[in-house]
Amino acid sequence: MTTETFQFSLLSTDGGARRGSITMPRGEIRTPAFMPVGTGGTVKAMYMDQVRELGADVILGNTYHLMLRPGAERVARLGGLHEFCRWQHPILTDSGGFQVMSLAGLRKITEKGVTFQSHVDGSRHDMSPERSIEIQGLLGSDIQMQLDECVRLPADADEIERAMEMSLRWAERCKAAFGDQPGKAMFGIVQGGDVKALRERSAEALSAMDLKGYAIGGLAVGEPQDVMLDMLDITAPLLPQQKPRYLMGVGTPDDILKSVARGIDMFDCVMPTRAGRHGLAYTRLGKINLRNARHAEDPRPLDEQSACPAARDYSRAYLHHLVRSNEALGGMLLTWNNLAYYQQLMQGARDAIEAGRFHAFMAETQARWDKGDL
Ligand code: PRF
Repeated sequence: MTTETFQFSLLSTDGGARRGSITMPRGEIRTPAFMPVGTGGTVKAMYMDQVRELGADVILGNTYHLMLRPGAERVARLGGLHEFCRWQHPILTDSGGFQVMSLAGLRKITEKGVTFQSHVDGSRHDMSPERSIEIQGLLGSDIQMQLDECVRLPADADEIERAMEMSLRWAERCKAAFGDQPGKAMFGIVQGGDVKALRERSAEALSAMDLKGYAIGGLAVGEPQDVMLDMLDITAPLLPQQKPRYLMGVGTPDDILKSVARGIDMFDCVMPTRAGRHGLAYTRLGKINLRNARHAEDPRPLDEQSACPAARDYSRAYLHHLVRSNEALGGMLLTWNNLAYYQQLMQGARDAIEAGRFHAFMAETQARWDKGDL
């Protein structure tokens, strides 16, 4: 289903868990949703048709990578990112600040924005909140993120507060730069580290800006899982009920289920794609490291009950061989398997919320992982 304007409908709830639907001109996003990461215009080792077939409604792109290579103006001249990478469904783009902090060389953050050196060729770049929104517009992004500053944990409360307050001012600037685009959205990002009062301040100030959606950033950056979950318990209830909530860069299948239980609607993470290229498979029965010698003569597939050919039709022995030989097909098959598992998990969560049995679904799913019956 598509609509002329960006809309979110809450279809049903089960405890804190929410089943919803975002509609916009390029299509529908069924929530809770997992967004495969397509950093530089590709979900690594996957064809876009495969990504779609697994059930992804939206993919993520990165302002930072695409502005450096091939360049936002070039993508715009070529018809925009959807056309360039052949993904005609919604695209959400991250704003760049987080990737600058994790990837760029020499960098400086001031009230004006960030200055950094490219990790590709060492060239110098400036990115203000306004330029981040301009780039996301040139790419043709459907859901754009405000520029923010994410502080790695552990950190001093003063530092967390300074970054959070500046992120609030940047949210106002991004909102003004984005203006009125009915078929698209710009999301604010809650910051505040692991400090309860700062999370509250950030969530309340952003809610008052009446944005079309809200992300929770600054988590899964070095803190234990229970701290992350405590922050979600504080933050989610302060965000508007009728707007989507996106937990950035999270996470493991277990993180995702526990966050869905706390009212999160959208997720993205490199884990299924990156781990796949490193020989790790996520399955219904837990995580399998195909590098391990114990798989060398195992004729069983990863999961004979899976609908994904990568999980069902290839022996663990063959996957082990591919991974050990650094064959490209090893990364391709494991990425395919992992994204299939993540999408299957989200479909399971959506069905369970609709049926009013999300907690039972979560308990059964976790029990299967824990049993480790591989
Ligand atoms: N901000 C932005 N992108 C992000 C994060 C953030 O805090 C995170 C933190 N987990 C991942 N990606 N803009």
